Amino acid sequence: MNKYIKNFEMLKQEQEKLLCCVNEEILPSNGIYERYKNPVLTPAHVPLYWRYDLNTETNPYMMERIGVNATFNAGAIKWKGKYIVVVRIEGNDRKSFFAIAESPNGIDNFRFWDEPITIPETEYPDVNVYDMRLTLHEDGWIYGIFCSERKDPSAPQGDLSSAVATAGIVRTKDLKSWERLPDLVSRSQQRNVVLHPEFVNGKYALYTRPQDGFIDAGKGGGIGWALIEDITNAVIEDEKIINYRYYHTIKELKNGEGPHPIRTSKGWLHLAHGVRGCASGLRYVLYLYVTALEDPAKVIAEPAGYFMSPQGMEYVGDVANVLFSNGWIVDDDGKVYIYYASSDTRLHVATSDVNRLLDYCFNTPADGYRSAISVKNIKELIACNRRYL
Ligand code: M1P
Repeated sequence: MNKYIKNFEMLKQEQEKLLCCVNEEILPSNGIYERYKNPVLTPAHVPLYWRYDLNTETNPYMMERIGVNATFNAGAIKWKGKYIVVVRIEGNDRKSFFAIAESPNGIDNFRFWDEPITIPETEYPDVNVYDMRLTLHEDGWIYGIFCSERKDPSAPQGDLSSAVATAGIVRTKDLKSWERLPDLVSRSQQRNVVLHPEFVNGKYALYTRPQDGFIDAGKGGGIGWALIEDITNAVIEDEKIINYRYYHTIKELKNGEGPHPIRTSKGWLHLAHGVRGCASGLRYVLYLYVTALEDPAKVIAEPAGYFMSPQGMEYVGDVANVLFSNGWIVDDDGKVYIYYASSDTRLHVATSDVNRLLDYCFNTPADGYRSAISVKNIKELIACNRRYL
């Protein structure tokens, strides 16, 4: 066995060890959720036969031919008893694509299915696709809404960066063959578009994120809401903002819906991301809010600030200081698996349960928008706690 083949054998053994690695909860936690020691998916989890030519005649040095840069921003669904994530994989060539990985318990032993997903193109091909939100809709289909990115046709000559974000829509019954529907028609650019799982007034309902530019929300005021007559020809006629950006908060610059909300006895539980600017660039954190069961567009609870922010190694990666989530799974017993990515590089899981998350949403003080109110809230808590000290 030559040294190149030996090297490849070592890679195989290391990958098998990684795939079988047991994940451990990190304790103590803040009581709201528990993080885990290891990320659930990294580029090292991607099958070697997607990356290496295994034929020693055509690949005598056993070199990696097609590299993977990152595995992140995954949609999630429980399917046939397995925890499924539709992962955004970004290649060394900067192009993202989707692939499914499954785990028997939701926290470790994730393995990719045998091939990436083929997303059919429209007559106006996507240049890049990413961040799929999965919704098992009451119409019986599993929908995937993702960002389709294309070069801005109106960009001046020499501008090779301006892009246009549109919501691409696919649906499937088996997670294997995917039907492409026409892209969402909207007056503004759209990213972070999510399908609500139930009909509302007999219509499909979308959480949207209108934005003036590819990066800037501009006049786009926050997370939007739109009812759609026909999902096979989805057009936004009317859109209203339901969760606003706000000065000097964690969502001052941008926000976006994460996965579709979870139906609970007290309302629809939402996970979203908020973005603010700071000296080191943009800071992405996760936050929760609740909307009314009878009106999913009406916010009834929203704790101040973030629910999760980057910690330790999570700060480090291709786009530092970012937590992003577009997938969670709720089990029948109420346990919630939150799949979040750190710094656009790797995928993690955190677990909690519906009761704890509702308690957090309804009993954490709402934003007072001023330092004085924050101090007042702390003093009220201290006053109540005096008798326990
Ligand atoms: O780089 C951070 C995130 O930036 C974008 O999110 P948003 O549209 O809210 O700004 C997306 O490109 C997302 O994939 C990425 O994680």
